[in-house]
Amino acid sequence: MKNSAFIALGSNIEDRYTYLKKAVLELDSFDEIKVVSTSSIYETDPVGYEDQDKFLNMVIKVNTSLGPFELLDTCLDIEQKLGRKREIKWGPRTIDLDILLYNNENIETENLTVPHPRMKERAFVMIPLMEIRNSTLPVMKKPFDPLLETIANKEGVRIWKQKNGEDVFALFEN
Ligand code: A4P
Ligand code: MG
Repeated sequence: MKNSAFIALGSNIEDRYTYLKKAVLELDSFDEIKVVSTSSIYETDPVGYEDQDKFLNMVIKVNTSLGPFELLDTCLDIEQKLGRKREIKWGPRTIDLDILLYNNENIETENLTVPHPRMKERAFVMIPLMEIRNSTLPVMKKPFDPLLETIANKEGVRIWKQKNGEDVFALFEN
């Protein structure tokens, strides 16, 4: 599977944790997709439309033989299957699956924009993304990431379930 992609997951309708878990397992159940890394799960204050419940957010890395549009369709199918309804823009959702990055590609079409256009300003995306990106680098005494310094609302993003070790599914075992 020659391509790699980073996908952001978010849920703010109970049972949030189960929706995240099911989405990750559904993605991995495809022969064409392998989940290779998962961040911790974060609880985050809502951004954009603020009159809604707190989110659980995380980021995963997948290897895949699917092209970016096929990967998007797969994500939309899983959202559908997990009961996603689109009512309010940026409003409550059982599960949201956003493709953040696909290899080093820049894609700008009506249905798909990669890198995800709002990712860089969103602490609920960048903090978990940095966590898994950094875990693929040698351990440094002092992690240094200039981009993170510039992001607002970091205090609205708190660890909810810490990832320990390399097993990608350990987060979802009790
Ligand atoms: N689309 C285009 N590019 C992409 C991409 N890279 N990945 C299209 C996925 N989809 C992409 O998405 C609408 C359409 O975007 C899709 O059909 C696809 O063709 P959607 O999921 O229906 O709409 P949405 O999720 O409401 O919009 P979007 O743009 O994903 O919203 P955001 O920007 O992700 O904001 N606060 C916290 N704390 N945590 C959150 O997770 N999420 C949002 C949603 C707002 N506030 C939040 C959170
Ligand atoms: Mg979305």
